Amino acid sequence: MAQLSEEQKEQFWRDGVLVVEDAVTAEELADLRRVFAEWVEESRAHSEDYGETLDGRPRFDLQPGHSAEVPGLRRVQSPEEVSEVFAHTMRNARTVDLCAELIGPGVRFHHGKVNSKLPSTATKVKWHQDFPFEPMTNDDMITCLLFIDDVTLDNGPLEVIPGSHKGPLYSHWHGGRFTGAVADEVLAGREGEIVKCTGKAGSVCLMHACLLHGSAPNLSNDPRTLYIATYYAEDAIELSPNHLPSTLTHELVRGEVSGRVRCSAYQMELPEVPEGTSFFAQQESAENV
Ligand SMILES: O=C(O)CCC(=O)C(=O)O
Repeated sequence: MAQLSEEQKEQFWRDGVLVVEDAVTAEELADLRRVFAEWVEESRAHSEDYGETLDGRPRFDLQPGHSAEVPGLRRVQSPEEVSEVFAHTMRNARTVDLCAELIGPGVRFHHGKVNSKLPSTATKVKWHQDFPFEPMTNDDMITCLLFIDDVTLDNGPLEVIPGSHKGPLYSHWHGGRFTGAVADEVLAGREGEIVKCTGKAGSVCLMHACLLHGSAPNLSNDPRTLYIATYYAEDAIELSPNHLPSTLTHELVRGEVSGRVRCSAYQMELPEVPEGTSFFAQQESAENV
């Protein structure tokens, strides 16, 4: 059964972004919310980033200022490795069928994470494109941002520049470091083009990996938590070390193995894997350049 109308597909390829409601079932959503709430409770007992991912970096990333009273759990890396609920969603949610209609039939998993902006925290995401973090032989790659909470204009929604996925791919290097953010000049004069992606919990924002995006701090008393899973066309091959490797990386989630590789023409600088817990620290380092 077709998941997306022709109009929705056209919108995705034209704008590089499409919000679709009911991307998970009510039960899947309730499970995701429950597991994340447990992680927030657990974070109250920690004063530093903790846990460990496949490449030895911490799994649970705390916003500076985090405390037992005001938890600032801003990122859980590769949640699918430590939660059956997240692994189930990564493999089975309707989101994956939507991706298969856009870039399939064969689709593989690239990486996953939870990004949360809890109330009274300063968590923000500087403007960037995802593809310069994760070069592949072709750019049929979609970042799926699943809304675990309602996303409103006040709680730090994803902000995008529609159409920016058509190019150029901007430098994310500044002062000799990969900062994971584009230069301020890239946004200069484009404020009028910015669109905020809002929607009710259970919706997914499908975003082309080359789209310019960022997000501001949460100014409300409600959390804004996203489960972000990135998928790519089965006939793409990774060209640099995965910045968030997990035991599930490259798993085929839809379709068959084709035994083929497809290349698109582009050029850009290679990225650097973050030395700190996640790209939040990488982006913050840009403030010191
Ligand atoms: O959390 C957000 O608002 C955006 C997330 C994002 O762009 C990322 O993690 O790469």
